[in-house]
Amino acid sequence: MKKTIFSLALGLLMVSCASQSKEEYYEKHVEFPADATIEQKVDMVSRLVPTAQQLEWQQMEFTAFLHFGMNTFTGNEWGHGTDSPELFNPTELDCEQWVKALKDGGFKMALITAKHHDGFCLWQTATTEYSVKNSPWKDGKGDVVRELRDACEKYGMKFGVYLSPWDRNAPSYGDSPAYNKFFIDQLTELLSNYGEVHEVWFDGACAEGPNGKKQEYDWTAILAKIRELQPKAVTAIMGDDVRWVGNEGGLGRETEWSATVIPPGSYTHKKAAKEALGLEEMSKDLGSRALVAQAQEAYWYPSEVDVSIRPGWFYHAEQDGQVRSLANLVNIYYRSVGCNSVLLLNIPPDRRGLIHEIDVQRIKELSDYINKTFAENYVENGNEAWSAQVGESKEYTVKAGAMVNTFLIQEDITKGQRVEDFLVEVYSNGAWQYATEGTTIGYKRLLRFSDCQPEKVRVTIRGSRAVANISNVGLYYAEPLQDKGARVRLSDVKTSEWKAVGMEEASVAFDGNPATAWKAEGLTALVVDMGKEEAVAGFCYAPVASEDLTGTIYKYNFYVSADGQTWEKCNANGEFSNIMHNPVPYFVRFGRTYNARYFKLEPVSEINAAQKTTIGEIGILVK
Ligand code: FUL
Repeated sequence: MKKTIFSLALGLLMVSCASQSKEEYYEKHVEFPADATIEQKVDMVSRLVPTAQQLEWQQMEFTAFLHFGMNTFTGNEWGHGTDSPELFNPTELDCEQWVKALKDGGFKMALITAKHHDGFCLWQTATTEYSVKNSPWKDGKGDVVRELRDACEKYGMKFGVYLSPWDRNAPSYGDSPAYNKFFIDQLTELLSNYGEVHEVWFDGACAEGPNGKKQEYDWTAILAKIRELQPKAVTAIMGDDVRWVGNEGGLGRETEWSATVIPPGSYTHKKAAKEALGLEEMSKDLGSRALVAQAQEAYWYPSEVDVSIRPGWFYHAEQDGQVRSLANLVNIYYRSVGCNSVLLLNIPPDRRGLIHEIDVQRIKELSDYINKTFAENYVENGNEAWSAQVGESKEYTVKAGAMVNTFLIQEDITKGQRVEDFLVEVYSNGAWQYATEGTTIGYKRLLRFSDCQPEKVRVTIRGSRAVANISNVGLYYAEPLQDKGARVRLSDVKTSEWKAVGMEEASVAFDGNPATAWKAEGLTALVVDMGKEEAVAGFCYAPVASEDLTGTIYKYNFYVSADGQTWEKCNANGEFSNIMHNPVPYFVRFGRTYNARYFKLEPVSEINAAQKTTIGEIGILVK
């Protein structure tokens, strides 16, 4: 009898422990016990939750990047840190114009490149001479960071800073302790003198190459400084709060876990953990049960989609005709905000120091479109909290006569991200019909389907890691859009008469179709006979249009010749900066013309140091 009472008491204790542990959440990080079963791990991952900063950041949804600096004036994407500060001279810089445009565009935060890889600082810094202080702009008294901060304050916009860890100007770069001190001093200035900062962005790029300087960053000290000075800020990419989605094309994942097994960018064990799990930032799956089973820990580490409204991150006048179309931006919205991510859309100010009229108009169109689409939720009581067990469905009434084609669903992420599989059906003419389905939800999931006028909508949670906490369900109507985006011309001269010298098969590199590529073993130069003399003012190189970028040229030389025998090296930057992350066509202009019948593109290195060459398309620019 005693034994029975004792085991009953023990059983109750276990039940109450179990239900108590159900309410236990893990903020940002959870480490699994060594002997945890897969079920226990999945349960723990389902109770991972964001920090207060991560939650506030996620709720912004829509944030703006402002790439502005020395590159704006040199035409580069990655400066070498050698350009004279004299070149930095915006004629009409007006940060209020930027912030007003962003506010009208529905953005919640403006994040500025206070320092890009060239090391040029946009604020009055005591750490280096390479800054606005030595530029002619406002006689060296100007401070772009201050002006932007003040404009953000005035218009109620959150403010963030990008400070490039890679610095091609700082003499101490590569002398690790000295540069760490220099970098923390720069951060300290930015985080102490400019009010509240909501995001600190550290890019991961560093292309010093095998013989270049290798900097060991002291991320622990860097992140500690941010927590000390700006406790409300999230740290992104090489930080530990916000994860790079893995591409710069605006493409979020269909299955996007904020509760992920990939460790944050700045953690020392990241490399080993990634290798052990076979993961990359670009991997399609960063949080499935199969990965959780293999992992020893998990993080709340949500995705941010950074993408530029133009092909480049910096403003280049020749890209005025290539601003993304409304339809393209709306797609990006669905693939970012609609795929459990925050959108960080880059709108680069021009050489005047203004956001270009075309971009201002486009972001206004985007915000008008989004506001109009999501103005009215046609689902009745869609925002009633719903705790759903796996297999459970819920029916909602749709407002009479409403035409819909867009479904919205949200999880209450303060209780974790849990849903793995869901189905949406609509009811009309006396029958239920399939509308759409999805895998993960997270903070927000948007799905599009064909126009219909249902009386009801039914959501079924087909798979979840624990009770699903659905906080919102919606149906909307999005007007159809046609992508009027102009096709980019890659060559100013006709390529149909061109001949690839000694390699006939290489003619696919100029067949006018970027989808076909020339692929060669080794770092192989392409020599082209254009058939007649042209006034060559530049060239265009488009990488292969595929996920596999093997063979994409990073550094190159470009030559021209009158006879195919004697070659002259053209005045070119020699590097398709950032092409590994942003594989768009690169337009290189020489600043002068060369009269020539032949040209040669000679690869010097491949993006991952492979001995291969691919050219999606090559063209010649004559003006
Ligand atoms: C990249 C950088 O190298 C680009 O220049 C840009 O700043 C982008 C946001 O991140 O990796």
